[in-house]
Amino acid sequence: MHTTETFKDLLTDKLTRNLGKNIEEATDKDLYYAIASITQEEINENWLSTRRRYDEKNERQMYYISMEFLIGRLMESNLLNCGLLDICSETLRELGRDPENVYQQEADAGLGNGGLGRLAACFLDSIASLQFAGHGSGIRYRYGLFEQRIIHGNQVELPDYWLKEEYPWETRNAEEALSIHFGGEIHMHKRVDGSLEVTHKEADEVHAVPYDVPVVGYNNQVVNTLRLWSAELPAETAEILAESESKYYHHLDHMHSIEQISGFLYPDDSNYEGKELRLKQQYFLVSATIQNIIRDFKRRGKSSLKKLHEKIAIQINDTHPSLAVPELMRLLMDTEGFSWDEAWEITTKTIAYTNHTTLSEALEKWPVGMMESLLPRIFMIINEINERFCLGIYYDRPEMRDLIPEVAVIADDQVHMARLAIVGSFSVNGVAKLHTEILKKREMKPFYELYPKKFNNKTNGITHRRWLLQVNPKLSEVITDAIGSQWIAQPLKLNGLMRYSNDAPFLEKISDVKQHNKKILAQLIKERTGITVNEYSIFDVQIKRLHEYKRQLLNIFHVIYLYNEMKENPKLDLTPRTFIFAAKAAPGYHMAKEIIKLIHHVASVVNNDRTIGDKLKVIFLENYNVSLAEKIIPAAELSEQISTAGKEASGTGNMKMMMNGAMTVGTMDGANIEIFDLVGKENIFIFGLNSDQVHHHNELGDYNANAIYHTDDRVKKILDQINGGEFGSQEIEFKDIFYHILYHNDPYYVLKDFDSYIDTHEVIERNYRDQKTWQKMSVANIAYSGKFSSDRTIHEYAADIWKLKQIR
Ligand code: 26W
Repeated sequence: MHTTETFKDLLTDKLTRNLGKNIEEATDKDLYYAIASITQEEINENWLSTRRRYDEKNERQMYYISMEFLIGRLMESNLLNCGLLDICSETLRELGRDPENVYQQEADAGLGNGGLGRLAACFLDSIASLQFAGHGSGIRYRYGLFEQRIIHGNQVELPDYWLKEEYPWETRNAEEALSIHFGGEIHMHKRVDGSLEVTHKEADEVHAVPYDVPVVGYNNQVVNTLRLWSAELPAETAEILAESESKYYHHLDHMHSIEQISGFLYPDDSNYEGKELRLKQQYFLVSATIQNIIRDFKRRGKSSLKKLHEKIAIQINDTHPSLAVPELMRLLMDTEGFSWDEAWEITTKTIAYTNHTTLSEALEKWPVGMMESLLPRIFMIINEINERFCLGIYYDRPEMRDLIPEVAVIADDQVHMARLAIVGSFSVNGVAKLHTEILKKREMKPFYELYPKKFNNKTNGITHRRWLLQVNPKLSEVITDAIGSQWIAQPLKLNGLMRYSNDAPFLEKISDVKQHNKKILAQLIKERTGITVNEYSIFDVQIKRLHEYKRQLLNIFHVIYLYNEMKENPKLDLTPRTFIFAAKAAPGYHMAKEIIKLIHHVASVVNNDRTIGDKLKVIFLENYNVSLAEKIIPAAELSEQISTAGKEASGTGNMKMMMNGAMTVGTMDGANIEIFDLVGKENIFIFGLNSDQVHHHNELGDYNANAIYHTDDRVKKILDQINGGEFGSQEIEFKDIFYHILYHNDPYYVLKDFDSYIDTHEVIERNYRDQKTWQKMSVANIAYSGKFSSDRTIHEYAADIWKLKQIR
């Protein structure tokens, strides 16, 4: 155990040896690297012993393949999990340094777009913390998700070169590089024994070099691995570089095109685009991962590959890594000599698939031509999978023959990746109850009929270690003072807080912590935007990617409505509110960018209106990422989860804010429903259409947005203001939004839900005025949030899908 004295000695030692500096001279960056190095040393010992332990016991292992791991900063969570966070922060403070400034030196690793990527990161934390043998496999993008700047209300994207300074948590393991092949020709040749020999000629070879990042379990000496693959020119090819000048330029070009494969993260999580480079990324990740798994399995030399599924489970995060199915088939057949049937049995017992969205525009489909020329052997295998699958239906399920075009893996000259993933895996899961039901009853109905047993639900979760313990130490302390520290290992124990829901001094403490966090956020807002917000106003927060279905538009319509009310009746007794937005739009998503612009223009009118004062403020914090979320969430009082019902698969921000004592205002969508089921109707604000109602309106086509525009004066006024340049100027108008709503019939039911949204906010306001009630509600939300720890989710995956046991 360290004291601040011994920790100081360690720091001094590091600084002298690595940099030749003493503590007084050290910059925040120097301190950051010194602390990272101390932590890494702590980690390394356990990393080695965890690996040895898995090998010796021939432990069953799970690999989580994901194109995205939105890990954010690791320093604090690594320190926390190593049991060093408090002592380290304390030491820095004793040295007169602000720990925050030191930890902030780390680049925020934005290797993901949003929910799906952050979920993968939370899962890794829970897997290690619960002592499961599970690892992540992803891509080491040199550029993460773009950095967002707002200029005159417009989003501008800047490249995120997060690796410009040394990243202390990664270790390059060049000796474990693997070769990946693209293009070329496939030659088949029958051997004397009748088996098929497959050779791949004239292919382009790419090296996949692993960079390993430790995944530290909480207080338990387990260290798993997140392996991130980097694309490089194979060394032999590099040698040819030097041969002649003409070849030099050719190869330099070639090298750049190879390095592009791990060059950047695609910033789009809304519209699937069939870009060849993206397909290359997917195959690159999948091939490296599967080869690595087989190599590791063989290295252990404990059983035959025929039993791969007994020792390995592979979870694919959405369809992005679904080429894992044909790639595992390829390796088992072409390299390991298994027959089709043997390989198919192994593959379909090893791979499991998670679906994260039902939005049709996000479904991946690759053109047959592209797949065939880039991945000729993989395409042959997919063809065979498709053939056998369709024939199987034709003969075994004659009543479903008509459905073949709807379920075929290859149809309309495209490879349908979700269908490939379903057919090739033993488990298909959705990420919240409603979402899984929609998959079964609607989106994947024929597949559910074919394979009812494959389908299961795994409601998402978040790591309470990062999202409560680390980001909200003050609240954590109040909780521990009341119910002891057992909730840290067993988050369900948070429900012990219900005993205090009538305890005035406790409620007082909860409210003091929130006030403290709001004050800190208000300072950050002041620093970043120059705007002073009322620290006692309601902090009403919507932070997530910008999407039409998430309906940031409905939120800003509420703001405009309140503004109009205030202008009409300046004496209106309104509880002051601060609306806080943060959101990135996909660079090519026009409507999303228009909505960001609208928020900014409304903000500038509202915030600069002296008659409004601090009753209403609209804040847009730019460059939403994990680090910014960590600052906003502890201060949130109202959590806006207002998607069109049926569209948000789960949501996880809803869970984070609930856990930090915010109340949800939301539709009956995604995990909101499960929050509602837990806290009860008196502790959540539900409004709007439910998913069946939305579905029926869609089916019947009986919704008429225009009618609402003409009957609801509030709505008409808002839309006319937007259209008439009231927010903005002559040049900046929001005609596109106006036309989209009225002439595309408001596809996300913003106008339809407007009335009930406004009413619900009035209820919220009344509730907020009764602070005692509000605090009780807040406590109930914290108390029931334990279910949304990703520890619960991971226990379910481990028991039902991965068949993993906790190692002792
Ligand atoms: C165009 C390529 C593409 C399409 C979809 C990239 C990424 C996606 C993801 C599926 C989008 C995503 O992040 N989905 C979110 O997953 C979260 C974790 O399960 C859920 O909580 C969110 O509701 C869901 O939108």
